[in-house]
Amino acid sequence: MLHKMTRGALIVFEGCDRCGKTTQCKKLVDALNRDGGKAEFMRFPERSTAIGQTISGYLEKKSELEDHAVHLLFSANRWELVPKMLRLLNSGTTLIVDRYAYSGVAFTGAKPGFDLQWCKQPDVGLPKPDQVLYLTLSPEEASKRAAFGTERYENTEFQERVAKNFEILKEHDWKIVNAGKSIEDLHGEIKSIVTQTVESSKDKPILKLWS
Ligand code: 2DT
Repeated sequence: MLHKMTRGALIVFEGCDRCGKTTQCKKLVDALNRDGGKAEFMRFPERSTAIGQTISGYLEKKSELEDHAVHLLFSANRWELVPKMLRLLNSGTTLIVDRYAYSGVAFTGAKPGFDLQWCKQPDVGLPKPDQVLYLTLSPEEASKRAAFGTERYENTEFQERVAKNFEILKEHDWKIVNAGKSIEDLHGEIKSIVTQTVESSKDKPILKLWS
């Protein structure tokens, strides 16, 4: 019997700085591939493209950009990767994505004079994640971790405003995961959630974000 090709799932990790998103994404990709699935890691901003290099210079404070303009560049950086994302998803590869449009809205929305509705518009219609995992960390746990780096936005006051925006953007089907535990325990919890999503997304269409 011929098997119908099933698609991969689009899994997005969001959450505060230093909560271990990147570590967990990479461990998850390894685990899914080891289990015989197909999975790939992606992250936003994707700094390797021309747009991504402009964004990277801005984050490293090597250049200044007007706030609306850089917001649109972050969005354009996602749109330029959409053809690749759809190709991979439709060929059965699950994508584990470190930050997505929610970071775009939460970070720009933390700047003075921006409303979240305006911030969402350029990302309307992107592929909608099948699952968002939102990693949280109490201020006590966060203070035990390494200090902030030197990139733009890496300070407590700004991060608190970002966290408030994530609370507003949060949808009923997000999985909220407390990241204040060991890497292995957190991984186990995440893997079990994602394994279920991969299974349940197989025959569903890819929807569009915020539309
Ligand atoms: P990391 O590479 O450490 O994740 O930092 N950001 C990210 C935005 O302001 N807008 C966006 O659309 C995205 C995806 C979050 C990247 C920094 O860039 C911020 C932290």
